[in-house]
Amino acid sequence: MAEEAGRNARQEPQVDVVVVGAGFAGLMLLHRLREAGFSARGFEQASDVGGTWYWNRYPGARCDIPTTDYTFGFDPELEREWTWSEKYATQPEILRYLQFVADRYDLRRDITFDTRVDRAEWDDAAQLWRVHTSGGETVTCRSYVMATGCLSVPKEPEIEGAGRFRGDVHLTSRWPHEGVDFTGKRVAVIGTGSSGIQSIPLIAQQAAELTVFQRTPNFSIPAHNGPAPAARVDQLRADRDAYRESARWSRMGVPGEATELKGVTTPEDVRRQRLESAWEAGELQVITSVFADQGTDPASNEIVAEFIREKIRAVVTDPETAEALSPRDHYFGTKRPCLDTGYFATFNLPHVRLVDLRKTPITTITESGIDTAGESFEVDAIVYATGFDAMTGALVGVDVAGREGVSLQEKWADGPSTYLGLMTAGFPNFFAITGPGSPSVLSNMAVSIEQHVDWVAGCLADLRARGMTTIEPTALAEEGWNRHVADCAAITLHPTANSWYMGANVPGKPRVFYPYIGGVDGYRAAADEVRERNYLGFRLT
Ligand code: FAD
Ligand code: N01
Repeated sequence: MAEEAGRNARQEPQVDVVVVGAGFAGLMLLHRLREAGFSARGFEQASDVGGTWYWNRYPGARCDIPTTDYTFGFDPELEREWTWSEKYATQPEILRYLQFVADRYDLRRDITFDTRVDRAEWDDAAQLWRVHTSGGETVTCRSYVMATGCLSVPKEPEIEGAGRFRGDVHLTSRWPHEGVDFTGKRVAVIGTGSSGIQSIPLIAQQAAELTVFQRTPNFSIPAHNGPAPAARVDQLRADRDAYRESARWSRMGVPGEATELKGVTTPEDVRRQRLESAWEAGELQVITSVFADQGTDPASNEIVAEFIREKIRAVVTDPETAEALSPRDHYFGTKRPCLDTGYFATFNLPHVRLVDLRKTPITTITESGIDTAGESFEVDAIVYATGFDAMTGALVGVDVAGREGVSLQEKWADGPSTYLGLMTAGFPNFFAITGPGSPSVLSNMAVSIEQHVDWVAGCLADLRARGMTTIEPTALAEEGWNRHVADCAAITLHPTANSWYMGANVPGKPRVFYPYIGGVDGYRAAADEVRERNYLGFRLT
């Protein structure tokens, strides 16, 4: 009876699906939905497509997964029409690629730009979502997908006095479109993660003085940028489909050889040879898999870590600076390692200086510079390369209310809870692309995004074919997946680090391991099996 009444109250939405975000994920999803015959509207707070590659225009911004792999693989025609110019493409080139994709599939006509989704609530009687935008519009849809990115919400600087500075202030993740000319300027960069490490060598080329404020030194290896790696290009040319398929079933979303060698028991000469060739390869996928146990055994990890420190000492001429740049407070790989072009050598330049905030923390930012416990620095510009509220920032940044008005913020107050990183109980027909609990940021995101998009589009088509209206995980399945995500992390060294993977970079953020570390291959197998077994762990109505 109740079900009958419910069915009668069901309303037709304005569109089948609302997609928030127009980066890699939102663009491909809009395309897939259209192909499957669904109506969809996209909303994007930026003025154009691109996501990460729209916002992060700082000098030196590039991908760190080779372009042979950091690219859409779902359409062979698309691949034939686009050629990347380098192993690691620049931000402008990747942005042009995503604009090309939007044009190629005529996607912009479904996207409303300069418009933020602020709020969304599930109407249980009508069986639909009401999505509210900053433009004052309310759109109803049966399914609501947040393709809002894992690294799209800049973290607050949280430094005393940050608002007082009278000079120029720039965030790497919100860089001005017209660029910034630092010629003749005294510049401070705060932060030495990937964004800092990519931008510092180029800022140093312009600035009169550059002071780098480092809280945690990071592991970085040379990118050896240039033409795309011949071995990968040859494999792709020989059999594109096989190459893409092997990426889908690899650990990181990049084809590569797995090793069974363990660090400690490998003879010294073999160790050295493997490390040197990983150094030469300049690929994250290679340096993170020199030894099978480097992510789990501290002794094995130390072999890789010390090899990188040795390389830093060989480049940086001042021993004190070299030591300050050498990571010792976290295991290699437990904070995202970086690829660089001339980063460590930059500190040999006479106008570049490193300030070790572990020894002399920032006490305050003043009107004219930065005060540390040891010294005052007068600067003309401050660059914040201080990172993101990763993985959950964009999701809980929207006021999303599920069944009985429960908000996502409330439900996730102690950390995110998902089934497969895709959905969360109490929020029917609400999907996240590369959500917490999925491989996402631990992988080549292009491959992980394609997997999620195809799963979601396939799921919506399955529901339609069966005459079903809603899908939602059971609390039991979600609990099981959360435990599995935590268990997989617990056998690695990852939880020991103060990383953004652990939420440690944002004060007050729950400390859990946010992504799924079981691998792109293991994850895909699980997601496929759930679908094949009639959406095991989901309730369909
Ligand atoms: P995004 O590209 O982040 O797009 C999400 C979009 O959603 C944004 O445009 C945002 O404005 C919009 N949005 C968010 N919330 C709202 C809202 N409420 N309303 C409206 N719009 C909203 N990954 C790799 O695999 N390899 C790399 O080499 C690599 N390099 C990177 C370099 C940088 C500098 C950064 C920051 C990240 C990098 N990443 C890399 C990760 C990168 O984020 C992903 O590869 C990928 O671009 C993510 O695409 P996406 O569509 O999921 O999210
Ligand atoms: O951010 P981060 P990011 N006072 O969080 C420091 C991807 N990406 O933008 O480590 C002083 O890594 C902070 O110090 P600590 C990639 O996945 C890829 O650089 O917290 N310092 C750290 O040094 C990457 O991992 C590329 O102690 C403060 C830095 O700021 C992710 O995006 C390029 C501070 C932040 O580093 C994020 O990278 C760029 C404070 N209050 C990004 N707060 C590629 O190469 C923070 N810091 C493809």
